[in-house]
Amino acid sequence: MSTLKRPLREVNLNDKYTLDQTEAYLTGIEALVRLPILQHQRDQQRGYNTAGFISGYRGSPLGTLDEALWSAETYLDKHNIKFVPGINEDLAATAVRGSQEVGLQPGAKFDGVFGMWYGKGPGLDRSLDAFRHANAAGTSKFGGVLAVVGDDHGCKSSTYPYQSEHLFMSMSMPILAPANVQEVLDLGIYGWELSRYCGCWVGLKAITENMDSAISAEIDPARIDIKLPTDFEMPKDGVNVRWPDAPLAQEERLNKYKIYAARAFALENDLNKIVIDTKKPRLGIITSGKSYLDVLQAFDDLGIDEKTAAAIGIRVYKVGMPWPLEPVKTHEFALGLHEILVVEEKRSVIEDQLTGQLYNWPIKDRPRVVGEYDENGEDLLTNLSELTPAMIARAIASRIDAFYTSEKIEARIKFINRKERTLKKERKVTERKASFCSGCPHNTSTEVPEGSIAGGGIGCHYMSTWMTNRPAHNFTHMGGEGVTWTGMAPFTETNHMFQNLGDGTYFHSGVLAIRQSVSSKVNITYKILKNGAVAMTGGQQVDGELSMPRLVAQLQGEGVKRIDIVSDNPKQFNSLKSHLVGVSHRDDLLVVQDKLRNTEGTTVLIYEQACATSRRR
Ligand SMILES: Cc1ncc(C[n+]2csc(CCOP(=O)(O)OP(=O)(O)O)c2C)c(N)n1
Ligand code: SF4
Repeated sequence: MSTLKRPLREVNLNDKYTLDQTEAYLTGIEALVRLPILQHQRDQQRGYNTAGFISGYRGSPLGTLDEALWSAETYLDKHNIKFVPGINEDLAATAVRGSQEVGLQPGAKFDGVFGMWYGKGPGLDRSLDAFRHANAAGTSKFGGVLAVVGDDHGCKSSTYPYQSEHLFMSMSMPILAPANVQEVLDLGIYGWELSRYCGCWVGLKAITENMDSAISAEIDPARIDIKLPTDFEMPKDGVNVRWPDAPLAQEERLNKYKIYAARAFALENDLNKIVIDTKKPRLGIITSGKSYLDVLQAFDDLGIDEKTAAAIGIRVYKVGMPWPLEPVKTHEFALGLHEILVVEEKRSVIEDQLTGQLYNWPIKDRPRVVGEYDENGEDLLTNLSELTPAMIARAIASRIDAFYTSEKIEARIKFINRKERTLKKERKVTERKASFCSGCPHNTSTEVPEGSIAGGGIGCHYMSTWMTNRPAHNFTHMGGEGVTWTGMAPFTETNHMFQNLGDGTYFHSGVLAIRQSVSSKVNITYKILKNGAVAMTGGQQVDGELSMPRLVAQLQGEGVKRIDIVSDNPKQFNSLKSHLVGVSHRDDLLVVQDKLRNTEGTTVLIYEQACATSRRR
């Protein structure tokens, strides 16, 4: 048995935030914590006195980012990085915008502040106004903004499958698509540098596969060598944020310079690159992000290694910045190809830009483009849900079939088809829907008296919408709870409805929904499910104080007609009792609800019981 000559290096769980110039084992979420530290280290090495600012709102696949940032506070502090969670996404975006404006007023302590916004797809949806204005105003020269958005293509943990690219495009924001955890770090750094250079906010796509996986990543701050374009002509007054600033000047700066500056930066820094080349180009494959890894897996499944790919005429182009698609490198990729297969998930981003760029090529040189559909308009790579390596392998095999095949590929395709057929065969499936944890307050709180229905909403109580013994009706986006009733009530014989509303959602935006209902004078009873946690995303506290006295006072201020508190321990709230505020034991839940449904106007039931899982934690 050999003996260990050298003592093992001391290891620590926080190595990922403290080690330099080496590798560290980290998840995608942890990479997002390390990323601003890296940026600060890079700035220090260049003699810039910068700070960082992070704000956003939780939601999968970024549900645990805030916890990770809180637990790394000591390390972030050392690098002048401040994390202030938003109470919702659009206010978080507005705060991040502020980080770019520090230098516009006297008293700035730093050369610049680099900002990071994070949020789930629907959080981006609700924040477009904030984003559009912030992006048009621009970033500071030593700041820059990275907007990390959680995309859930397969709708595994969302109320709608989400893809962020088209929103970023609508705001003229460049988008970066990392393929793995290392690229979260690398493209993150490129993102901030790009943002400083071109003056835009830069989107960074985060998906579960990247956020929840872990690798030993290289964390040397000097790993990325940024090259600024030398031949791009900037406007005389540059592209960065300024004040005063007129809207039409912003539009011109954005759409005549900033986007083109982003393309020039992408070209200079090889954000898009040919990763497999061939001397006899036939089929080109253009892909980005996770789909790039799926393409490699598909090659592997087909038994095509890099050498074989080159030998049979395949060229692969990996796009790190899917929008705006940089045309010079794309031209180089397309040159000489007979056909290009675009492999991207969901609605087209690259394919539309590619066909636009190729349109004016002479017909004889112009490669055919297939992707979502083939040349006959038949489905090739669906734009629904997610792509799998098997789907991509079949598409690749069908495209190379015209000029190359081998026994190996045929055998592999037969195998893949057999496997898919078996998977599609009818099987006895026992479906088990997710349900409340044992001891969950929503088990009781979502019950309603006979004859009534309750609107569903965002949070763990959403699960009541698929329970047969709960008459929970539909749902809205986070913060819209109960407002559909404003549009229904005038047109139905039904006189009243209940609406479930988590306390996290109330704090995020739901209070405005209550204000709308009060203003609409509808008969509705909000059931605020006060479980003391934003439970579905990991049991965080709301981002501020939401004590019972404060909640009651706030609701009274909103003008609700009556409030009833229901609790296991009602005595603790006796001091809040008044002719408009009742306090009852939860055994009386149905009686209290019966009273409220017969009270005209907007009323509130506050159901107080802690999230069982948070208590167990
Ligand atoms: C705009 C938006 N941001 C974030 C999310 C992610 N999200 C889903 S459930 C949830 C927590 C809701 O918490 P709460 O209202 O307290 O309900 P609970 O889970 O505690 O029952 C969040 C933040 C979302 N769906 N929409
Ligand atoms: S996490 Fe908490 S609120 Fe959500 S289902 Fe479990 S016990 Fe209920």
